[in-house]
Amino acid sequence: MVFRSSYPDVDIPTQPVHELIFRGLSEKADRPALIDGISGLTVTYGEFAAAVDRLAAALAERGFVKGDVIGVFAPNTPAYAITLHGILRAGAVATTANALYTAEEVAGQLTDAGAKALFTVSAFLDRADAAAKLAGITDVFVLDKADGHTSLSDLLACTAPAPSISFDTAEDLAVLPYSSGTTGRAKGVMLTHRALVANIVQTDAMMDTTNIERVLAVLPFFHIYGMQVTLNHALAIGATVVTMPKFDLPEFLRVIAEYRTDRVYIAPPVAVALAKHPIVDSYDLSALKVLFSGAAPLDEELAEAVHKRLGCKIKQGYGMTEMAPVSHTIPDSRDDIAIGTVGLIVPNMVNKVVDLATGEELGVGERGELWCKGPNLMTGYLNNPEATAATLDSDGFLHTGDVAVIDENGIVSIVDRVKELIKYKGYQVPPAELEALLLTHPAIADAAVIGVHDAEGEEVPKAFVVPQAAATLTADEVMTFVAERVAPHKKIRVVEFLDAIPKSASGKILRKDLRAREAAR
Ligand code: AYL
Repeated sequence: MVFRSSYPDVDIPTQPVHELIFRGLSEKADRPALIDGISGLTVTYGEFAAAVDRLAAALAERGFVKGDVIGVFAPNTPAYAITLHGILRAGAVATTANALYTAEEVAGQLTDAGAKALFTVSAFLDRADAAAKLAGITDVFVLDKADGHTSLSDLLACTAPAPSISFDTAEDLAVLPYSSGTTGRAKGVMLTHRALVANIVQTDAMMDTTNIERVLAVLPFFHIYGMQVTLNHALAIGATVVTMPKFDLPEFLRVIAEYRTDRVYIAPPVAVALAKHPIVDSYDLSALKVLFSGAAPLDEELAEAVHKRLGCKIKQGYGMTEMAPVSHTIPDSRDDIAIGTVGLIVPNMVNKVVDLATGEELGVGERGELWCKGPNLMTGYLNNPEATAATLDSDGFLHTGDVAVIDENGIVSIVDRVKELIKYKGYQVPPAELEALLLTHPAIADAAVIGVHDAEGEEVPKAFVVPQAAATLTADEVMTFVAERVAPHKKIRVVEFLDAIPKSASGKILRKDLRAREAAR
């Protein structure tokens, strides 16, 4: 059985995404597009569009051409948005790296993506320069100022004409974020302009956009949620995006109060702070109309507590980087849909729910793997046909690795995850990467990593470690070894020593046995 969106299909504009965000420019030119929530710096739509043109001109003048990949490694600021869309306007493809990554992690992404240049900020230069060197990149631009580096404002001074690039939006890649998908290491997710534009108009159909004037962008633009849902959608509807470089509760509350943001996108850990922290009561959050959570499961009771305390609507969406990213969302107008669900299928998408053991298509109320199809799907993983074939089937369905149930009203609940992926505070932690790292430790003979829930109910990476014979190894040593080599969200937070890792006859780690072992504790 195929489940269809209950919404009529929406038309997908054939413009590239950097044009969609400037639709209606003549009316919105003087309106603020971007405000730096920390410094207050404001960029109007007119200034933003001009800057995007200038950056594209500067990139073209420097020899960058259509299809070139350019890295962005920076925190959220108005300059990030200019850089991202300037890269796209030049016909290039942006690969966005996690701001917390180590130099080696950034280098790994830049190398895999074949990036030819990198945009960063002065505060990240230690890591950015090291990463660029490892990846053989010589052009490292800074969004602010740094000695010895060309700055964004130098590039914006370019007087050459903006390049005229013709786009085939269904073919041409716009962004290349990294995701591990259902298995293995992080891979480049090939998202075309059409996939990005599609998801903006698909989700727009489920929102009450007349109630959106100012959107808070605290979720990172390097992640598809921050990039598409917070930034690009808000721009496409002419709202003002107020940026924050990182999450800090008092600053977050101050910015909501000061800029009177009416829509705030979060991941579930922020809801915990909003429900529990005493300082929340000291701020005027009355402008807030919708608090929207995505990227990891939102606990229903927690959401109710936040709703009671703040009085705003709480909504939830679900999706994957590979779907640009939203496949399901609770519509703004549907206060009858339980907040513990992920709501309805977005327009232009169809779903299947498939039996985990038999692959049989299931029906209403039955639990199985969620498969999704629509115009917002990736075209595949970069240079990785095997991983692509394992995720996108020949009928065009993406196998999410998440377990769902769809009820008689078409309301979807995500009830489990069967893929390897671990989510720590909404960030991806690919176990395969940590397992490979653990195996480089001389005292470790074998290792497996799964997600477990800590005392607060937060999902955290746990390592099962088999020490080498005669080795003395402590849990702290294991955790420190990993912590010194990965971004903070990928840290191993629990260690258990085993005599052997359970494996299948073909040598694959039997994660379900490890999960069952956890469940039995
Ligand atoms: P990625 N409930 C449960 N699990 C979720 C949810 C949710 N609401 N959203 C995402 N996940 C998990 O690529 C799920 O396992 O996400 C999914 O396969 O970093 C995985 O996270 C995808 O991880 C929005 C706002 C989607 C944000 C997103 C996040 C998409 C990026 C829809 O409205």
